[in-house]
Amino acid sequence: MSSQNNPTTVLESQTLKAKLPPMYQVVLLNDDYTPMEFVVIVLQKFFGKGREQATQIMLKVHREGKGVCGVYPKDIASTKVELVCGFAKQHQHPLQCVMEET
Ligand code: TYC
Repeated sequence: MSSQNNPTTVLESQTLKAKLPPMYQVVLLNDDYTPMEFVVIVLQKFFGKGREQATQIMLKVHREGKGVCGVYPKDIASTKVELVCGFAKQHQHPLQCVMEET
């Protein structure tokens, strides 16, 4: 009998395997209209960034077209996307925020 068929081995390997949840990047996309200052505020308010780091991320998005704000489990990433899109809409800015599986 192989060791995997031994019930004790099977139970142990299942019990000890702590599976990490799939993670998702929350990504901001560039556009021509959203003010830079608004994007910096979004990064501070929803992603807990300090002013300096928020400014760096905003400039990366502005220059390269997109940038990662953070990496989270699926439900948290999805909530952040909804909150950011809602906040941008309230303020009538076209800022887009999406999630991508890592
Ligand atoms: N490109 C915008 C501007 O020049 C600034 C901007 C940065 C917009 C990042 C969106 O995700 C964004 N005002």
